[in-house]
Amino acid sequence: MTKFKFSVGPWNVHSGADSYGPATRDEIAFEEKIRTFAELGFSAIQFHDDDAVPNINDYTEEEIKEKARTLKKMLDKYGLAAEFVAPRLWMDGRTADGGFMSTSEEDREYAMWRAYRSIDIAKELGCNMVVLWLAREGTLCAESKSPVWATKMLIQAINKMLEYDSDIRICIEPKPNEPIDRSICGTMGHVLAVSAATIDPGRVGGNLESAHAILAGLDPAHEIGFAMAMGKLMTVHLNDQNGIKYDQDKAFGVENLRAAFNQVKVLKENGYGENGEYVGLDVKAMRTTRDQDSYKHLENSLNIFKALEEKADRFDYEFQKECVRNRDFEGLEMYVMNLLMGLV
Ligand code: GLO
Ligand code: MG
Repeated sequence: MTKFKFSVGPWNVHSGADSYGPATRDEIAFEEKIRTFAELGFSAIQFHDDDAVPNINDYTEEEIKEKARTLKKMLDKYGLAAEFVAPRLWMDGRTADGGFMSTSEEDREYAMWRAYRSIDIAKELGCNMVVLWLAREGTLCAESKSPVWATKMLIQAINKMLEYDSDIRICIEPKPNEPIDRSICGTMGHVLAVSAATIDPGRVGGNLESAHAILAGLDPAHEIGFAMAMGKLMTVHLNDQNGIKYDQDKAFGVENLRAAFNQVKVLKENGYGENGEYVGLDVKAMRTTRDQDSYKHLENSLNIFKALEEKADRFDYEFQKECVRNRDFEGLEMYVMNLLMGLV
């Protein structure tokens, strides 16, 4: 059985600032984060384009590639791989109304420039995956753009990326809302439909984030299962979320242990990782967390994942079959609860 490999992005360790208040912790230097991630046992790093090349707008295409090569040397030094590069379109003034489906043609061109640069950086870092978290792709004012047109613009943008590089894989990270009100590609089902409409569906898949599925009122393990059944789960962003409210990115499993167990179980049962996929985390420390505990939410997530892996290994499939035969789902449910409570 494949041993799971874990990945993390530098934004998982941050200073605690939110929309309502300033930072509560000191910024940690980029290389120190990378070194600590390696020490914690991560095998790969997830990047935004401007994590990899800060101030990306200020450089030429060649300069961007050169900077990516320098970063690759740093990753090699710590024995880390790059998992993916994601264009951080939502932070630029030119994407106030979205990127690929902005109502401004000039802004759409800028979004494509960032997507192409993300592909260039990914190639220099030795990976072939671009993640699209479509933060501002949708509407704040429902009548401001047609959802038909917007969906077609997204497909067109992905086609351009597929044409730009014959090896690149595009991995959409669906989210139903936040910061946008109505998103265009809100669930794994949307991702698969968009994938099927592109010029090369084999290279377009999804990144299931637990919290995003919960925000859509869906079960993360089922979303993972759906994508895996279609051979489309390129990566995951495991975390947790307390119900349908603001995006929390809590440590994996801390809100709903049973739902977390089922995510681990579905990944394990279906050979996740056999094609090199990483178990990615996308977690944030609470704002109250002190400097010295800046990595605790990551350690907790890894520990919870590993403990649940052990539970999944011990899962009694014979007993499960017997319960199913007798339609004793009450018995099966209690068995799962006992397993998670450490009573069996
Ligand atoms: C926010 C997303 C975000 C992405 C990241 C990579 O809700 O989860 O953290 O995963 O920007 O694209
Ligand atoms: Mg995410």
